[in-house]
Amino acid sequence: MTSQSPSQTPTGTSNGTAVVTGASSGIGAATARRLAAEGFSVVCAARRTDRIEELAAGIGGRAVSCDVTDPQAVERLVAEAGEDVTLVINNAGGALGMEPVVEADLDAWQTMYAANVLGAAAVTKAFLPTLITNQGQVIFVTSTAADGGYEGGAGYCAAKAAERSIVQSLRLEIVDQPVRVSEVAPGMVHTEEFSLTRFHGDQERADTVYAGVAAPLVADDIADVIGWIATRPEHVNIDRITVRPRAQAAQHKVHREA
Ligand code: 8X3
Repeated sequence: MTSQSPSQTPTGTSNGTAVVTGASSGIGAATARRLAAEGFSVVCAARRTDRIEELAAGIGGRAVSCDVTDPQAVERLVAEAGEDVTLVINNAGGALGMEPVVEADLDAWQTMYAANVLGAAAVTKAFLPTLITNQGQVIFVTSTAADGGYEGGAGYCAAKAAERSIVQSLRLEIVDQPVRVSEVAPGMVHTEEFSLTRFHGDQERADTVYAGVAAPLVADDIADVIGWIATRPEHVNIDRITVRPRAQAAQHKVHREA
């Protein structure tokens, strides 16, 4: 995909401010870098301050320490991001565990719901007035897990399906407002932390997720799609893009080389 000149750029020199949650690693960090390259002034938001400070310094952006499940932290993020926000990327979240329903770790489910659903809702709600004023855009990073359940995935699939519901309702609710609402649903993306976090630091188990897959997606592949969505002309709303590696034809259909 090649990016075109963004229509929301009156001067052609700046796209305004983009806020990226979960920017400390993986898709979030890659997206922050990509948006900086697209001319956005990027606010890198995440809990791990040292990581986002380093990232922000490298891309001429700003770091704001923020746990999206903490309402006061979200308030601070809005205040520090300022009035020029034209783009919000709801990326914070992730998976915890892969146990069957009969063994469900409901605390982990609650944590997933808090970050993926309530966090995205809180950030969106808080930035919406600014996005309306600035004719902005909000992009949610969900997952192919939102498409349907898979064994051991109920807690994560439920959270991502709920996050997708926010996208759908919001787009209907604000159709009369100048704000675009998009969703990117990644399939298998090999990042340093997604599966490691899911399996509570068990690197061996995390590695089995990608075993034999010649070329899983990497974070930059998703950042590329987000950068493209973010730079469409203002009348173009990309509703949802599903992105998988070629070797993954469906959630359960993954080609693995011996
Ligand atoms: C990542 C996709 O397959 O782990 O969001 O649910 S999967």
